[in-house]
Amino acid sequence: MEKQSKIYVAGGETLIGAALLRQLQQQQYTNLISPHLEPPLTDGKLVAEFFAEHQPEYVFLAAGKSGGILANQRYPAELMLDNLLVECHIIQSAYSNGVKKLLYLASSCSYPKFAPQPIEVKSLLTGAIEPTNEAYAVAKIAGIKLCQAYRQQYRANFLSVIPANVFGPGDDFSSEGSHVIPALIRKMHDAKIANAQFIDIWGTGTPKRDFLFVEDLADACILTIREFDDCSVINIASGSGISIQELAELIKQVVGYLGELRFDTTKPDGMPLKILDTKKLQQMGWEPKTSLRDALKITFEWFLQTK
Ligand code: GFB
Repeated sequence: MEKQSKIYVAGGETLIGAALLRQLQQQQYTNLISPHLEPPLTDGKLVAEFFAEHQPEYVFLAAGKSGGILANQRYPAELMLDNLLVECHIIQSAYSNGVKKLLYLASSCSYPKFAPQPIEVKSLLTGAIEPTNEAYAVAKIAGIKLCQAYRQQYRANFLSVIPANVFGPGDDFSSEGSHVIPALIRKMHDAKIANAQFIDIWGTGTPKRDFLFVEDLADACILTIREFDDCSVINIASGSGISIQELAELIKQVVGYLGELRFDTTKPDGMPLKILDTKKLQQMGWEPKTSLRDALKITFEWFLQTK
């Protein structure tokens, strides 16, 4: 991928898509298709016309609705259908328009609930999926498999990355549907303002997650599309885990909330452990640049400026 290559980030206004556009611009990739030109990606005809008109050479597929554990329980059909339609339309149009390389963003919930940790790509489809996000996970697995099928049948240079739990500027802080980091930042900020004595953390606090700052994910995706060719799926993560309780304590310090953290065990924990193996990425000489504490501070600052 050259600096003047024509690049399309599908879902350029999503958390990951916006970070990809920022990083591409910072790394002097100048020929980027504006996200404002993007049609509704659930309409296959409009997607086909868009690709025929703009002829991108490289595609990052970051589009597709996503959400936290509660959103997945409430809107499984919406999340599954949107991701299936978007994946099929983009991947088919990328192939029929001769895109040189496509990088598809899958999700770590695609792995089995009790996969050996840290989770390796070979664990895909070896066990039952976490029930709270099964519909969405199957849709994301379908995207991985569709890329592999195009690679096998048509020699298409399509690959998938499986990111850890991503957070950062541009995250969804607004609703019950958000992921844990924006949700806890908003809860503790609101509690601090209201001088509330405690806030509720969902679940037991014991699950562990591998959190990745979205700017670091974007940087790794650009490296991967440029230099990664030896297999079709790669994890992008920090490779280390933190419990939800430890995370909440860290967010408490960053936000400056002084109240009590209570655990609402009527809410689900989801996967007990979700820490990804990063050997392949380390072999490429990549590791995240931003510490979790610094990333949380940057994210909280962004929240304060934009809420
Ligand atoms: O971020 P989260 O919703 O995603 O939840 P998952 C992570 C952990 O944080 C769970 C706990 O154990 C939650 O119970 N948690 C504690 C909270 N307090 C809160 C809160 O206020 N809000 C939220 N959201 N969680 C998602 C999948 O699973 O992982 C998605 O549902 C996606 O499809 C994403 O794949 C990467 O890591 O549990």
